[in-house]
Amino acid sequence: MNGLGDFLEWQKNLSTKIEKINARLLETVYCEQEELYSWARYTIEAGGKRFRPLLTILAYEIGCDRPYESILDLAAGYELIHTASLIHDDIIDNASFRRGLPTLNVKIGVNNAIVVADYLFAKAYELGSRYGPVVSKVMADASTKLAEGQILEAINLGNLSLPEETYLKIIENKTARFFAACALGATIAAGAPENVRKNLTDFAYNLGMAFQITDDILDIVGDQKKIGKPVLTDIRHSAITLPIIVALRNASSAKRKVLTDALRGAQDMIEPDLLRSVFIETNAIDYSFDMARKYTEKAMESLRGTGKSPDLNLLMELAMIVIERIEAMS
Ligand code: GRG
Repeated sequence: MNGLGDFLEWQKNLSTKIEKINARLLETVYCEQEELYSWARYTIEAGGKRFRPLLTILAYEIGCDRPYESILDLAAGYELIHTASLIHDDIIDNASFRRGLPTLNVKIGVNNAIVVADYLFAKAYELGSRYGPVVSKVMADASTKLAEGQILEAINLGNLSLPEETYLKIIENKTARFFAACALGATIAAGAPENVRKNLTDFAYNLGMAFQITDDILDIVGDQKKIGKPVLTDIRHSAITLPIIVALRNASSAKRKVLTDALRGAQDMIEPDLLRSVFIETNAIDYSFDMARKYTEKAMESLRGTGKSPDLNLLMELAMIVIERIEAMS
């Protein structure tokens, strides 16, 4: 296993599905207003891993025998909400790069970027509504939690005594519940039995927790070229993530000062390697990695009793890849 290679291999196995997701996304955002269409297309064609729609499709296939084409609208809907929330996030953070390309706020300005994200939200809910009120509510609740997570994070920016539980609440709302909603919406649409719904939803939730923790680790030790966005952005924005909480807790007073100065805005005057050394020496990376691994194990555990199928194997592989990407991308 070598992480990045495994991920590319995993994606290759799913390339037909990814192509269909991309086609559905483009069809969905088509409109007569040329600029709106081209800007929406820009964000979609910028790519992304398509984890959420793939999770939706695999959960659906595990939940019923019908062809996955019938869940493509829901899969695309989730990806559109995710993309719209990233546009808003980039506006909030004044970010310049995403998915290896200039962000929409840089390319077309903040005002237009807000409207493109609103447009994607509207299209997403229309797609979700095709599956009836129960699935629509699952989708809407996931967006509500996204907003809650974002605000909980925002009001705690620079809070050097942020408890680990609050961090976990933030990432639960920002990421894990959204992953869980993909699986829940898909298995409800599939008419899957209750135990399958629960197992897949638990799997997705735990995978989401592991995914966000690894994202926060990669923000510190990741290679900018490999992850397609700048690193050390959490420190730059004073966002307190798990590795930062642990480093603050364990650092000597001299090293703590390096980190607190950086969190208070002096980051550009501090050597990135010195900053990274604080995380390594305090075991903050190892601690966070262990936590991510525990969530991955819980995710795998959740799938026990769901039977055996090629799609289940793909989900198991995905869980492993989430953890292995740290090695591959740093
Ligand atoms: C949804 C109502 C509503 C408001 C939006 C701005 C905001 C509120 C939420 C943003 C939450 C946020 C930034 C979550 C980050 C989740 C995350 C792990 C993003 C990166 O996901 P990847 O790595 O991205 O799957 P790609 O580019 O591969 O799709």
